[in-house]
Amino acid sequence: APSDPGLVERARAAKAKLGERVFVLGHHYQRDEVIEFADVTGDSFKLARDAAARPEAEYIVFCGVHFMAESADILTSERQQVILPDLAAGCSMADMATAEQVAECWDVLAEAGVADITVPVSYMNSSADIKAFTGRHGGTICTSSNARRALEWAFEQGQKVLFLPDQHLGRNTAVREMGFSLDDCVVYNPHKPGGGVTAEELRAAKMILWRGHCSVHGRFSLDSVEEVRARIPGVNVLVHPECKHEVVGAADYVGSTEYIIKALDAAPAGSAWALGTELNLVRRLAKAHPDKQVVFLDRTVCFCSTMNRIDLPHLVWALESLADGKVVNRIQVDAETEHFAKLALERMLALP
Ligand code: CIZ
Ligand code: SF4
Repeated sequence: APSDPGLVERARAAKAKLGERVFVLGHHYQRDEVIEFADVTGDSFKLARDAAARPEAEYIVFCGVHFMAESADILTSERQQVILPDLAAGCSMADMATAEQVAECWDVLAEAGVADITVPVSYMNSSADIKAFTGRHGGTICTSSNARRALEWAFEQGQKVLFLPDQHLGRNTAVREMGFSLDDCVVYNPHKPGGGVTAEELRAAKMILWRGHCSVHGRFSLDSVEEVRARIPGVNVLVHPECKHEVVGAADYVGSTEYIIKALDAAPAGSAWALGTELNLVRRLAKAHPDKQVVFLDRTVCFCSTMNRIDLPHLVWALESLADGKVVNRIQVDAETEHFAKLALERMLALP
């Protein structure tokens, strides 16, 4: 639906009043009505870096989800304040690994005698607490673009990896890109005593995968791939590595959000693409490439519901509050958590 013209006008006016003091970040999965006001778009890591490169902006309005705003707060300077227009915009994947659960897991690993030889690798899509845990225990953060390099680095530091919180990205990277077998992986389930794994299994495993997943990407199935291939002969199936192992195995191409955007830019006119990623992004790509057939991989609608919580009314409220000198919905990571989370992020930045 087209945006309310009154709200569009108010967003424009508030942004104009704030000028260079505000910088609006829009994640690729955001609604069009919000992306329209973004000074820059990107994935979570690019956006955090873009914010840090704008020290003159006092206010960073992060149109995305909570863990992304935390990462932006960690990477920006002390005087920059990060604002999340709706505090209920969380990430179901990030919420699947809490600090308490991960501390308990580390105890289980210690009891099995493997904590000393295990290196944590945490996906960007995790809370600041989990990033800090990772930093404290000698581990690194990764994105979906550098997961392989992060794992290779981690296996130089230790003999096993605890991969958090997305089991699919961990498994897909280890098995598809690094020659591990499915038997080298065990899944640690935080809702079962002892993670639902035996000490022997932990000792035998190379990859200990946290039992987390993305509620959007985890929904695509082998059926959706077969169905789209039958419907559109010659279609190129391109999916995000947060998809299940069998979906990734059946796809033609696998890559991060930035990879998907570039692949579509490079695709020849007349080609057909079925994309296994968030629907706001797929619809925007379909609109940007009218000379190509771009479809969503599944028959059912699949937005990220928490991303979609950030809408134009929330953005207007945040911008008008700031323009009135009132800071709302600030996301601030405490100093100690920030220190260790930054350590883990810096290890990622130093990856070869
Ligand atoms: O699935 C997501 O939420 C992604 C790919 C986030 C990001 O930008 O890192
Ligand atoms: Fe989290 Fe998935 Fe939504 Fe990304 S798309 S914010 S991983 S629930």
